[in-house]
Amino acid sequence: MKTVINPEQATWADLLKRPAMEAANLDQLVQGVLAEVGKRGDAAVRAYTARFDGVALDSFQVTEAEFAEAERLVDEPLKEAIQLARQNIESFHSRQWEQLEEVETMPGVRCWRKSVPIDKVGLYIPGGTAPLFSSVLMLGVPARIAGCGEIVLCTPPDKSGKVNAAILYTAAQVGIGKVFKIGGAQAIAAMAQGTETVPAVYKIFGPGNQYVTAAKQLASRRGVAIDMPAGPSEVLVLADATAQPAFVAADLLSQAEHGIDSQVVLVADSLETAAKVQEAVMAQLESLPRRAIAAKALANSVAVVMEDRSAAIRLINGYAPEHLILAVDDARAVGEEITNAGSVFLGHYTPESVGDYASGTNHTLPTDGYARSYSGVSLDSFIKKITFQELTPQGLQQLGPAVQRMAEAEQLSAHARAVAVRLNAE
Ligand code: HSO
Ligand code: ZN
Repeated sequence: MKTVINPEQATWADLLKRPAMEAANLDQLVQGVLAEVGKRGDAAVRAYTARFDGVALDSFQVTEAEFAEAERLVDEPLKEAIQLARQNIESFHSRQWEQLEEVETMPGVRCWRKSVPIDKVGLYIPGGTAPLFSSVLMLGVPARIAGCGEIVLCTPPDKSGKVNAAILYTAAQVGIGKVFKIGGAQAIAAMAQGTETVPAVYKIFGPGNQYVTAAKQLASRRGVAIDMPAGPSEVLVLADATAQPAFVAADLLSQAEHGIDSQVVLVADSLETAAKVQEAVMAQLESLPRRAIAAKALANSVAVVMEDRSAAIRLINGYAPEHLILAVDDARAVGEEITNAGSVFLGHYTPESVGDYASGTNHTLPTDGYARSYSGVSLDSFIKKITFQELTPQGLQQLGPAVQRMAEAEQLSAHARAVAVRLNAE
């Protein structure tokens, strides 16, 4: 981690640039996958699964027997932990329903907005070196609370054609019955367009590698909604002299271990704090099983010393971190100043890990600076809001003339007439 002291504002953007990793011909390759799956359905998915996952599958759908086996494989303490996380995520997300409110904008003119679940949603859960079954909770729980009619989940098979047991167990707990052993761009292509076995959905959620992300973006250009543009995970920790270096170091490493392209930023109020944290990072790194990954991520990362607190806050809001940990004495007060962040962790006893798994907030969050304009996944992500209006004859009498005048000024006479014929019918 390189250290920079009191950098000028003009240099901030460059200093905190996210690592860009674009494979050559990515869009072309993914476009090909979408087209093939669109044309040949399951046969194309089967061929891509053989090619990319190295396994020949006759059928993709996870069977009852496979769910039962997963249930046996997950140990009791982990099951209890998953239940606890589910309950907390459920309590937080079920409080996100908006009260239906009917507003009388003027006498006889009533308007309201009704929340309706998105009927068919698709969840993508990556496999790989660390299969994140926690994402099944983060996406599945709000989808269930919203009342989505069909919830489809795709996750890649391993070389023996199996899916991670904890992912299957969690899916079953949440009530997701349709799980398909399909990964990568072919999973997104299948859910976006439908195949003989995979139903087409209206919105696709979930993290993934650059192929998955590119496929989601292409699908979104064809009218399938996506949760948000996703990039590598990131954390920014603001630390003052009250921060425990070992706590902050563990937080930085917990992000760094996600992937070599993860970004980790430390903003410290003094060179002394920054040095102590970095020392603790080096000490803890050695004992991590994923130290090779974490070390690579740390190489892209930076420690910024900001002696001026208000400048530090401006830097944070400019960067718009996915996760922001405020390891400072007055965390609540600093939190009030935050305008751009995905999720904020206040004080010395709130590691990012609690939000990653079980506090109740969602861990599907905007990366890559999208926190400037996007929210993380919530109940809202699984809902659309339909507006209604109803006028009485008196309401139309009151409102009609203004509408007629505006329609005529826009030279849309049929619009004006739709009011006139009603007013004249009285
Ligand atoms: N920090 C990740 C979420 C996660 N962490 C899942 C552990 N498991 C992105 O927000
Ligand atoms: Zn994490």
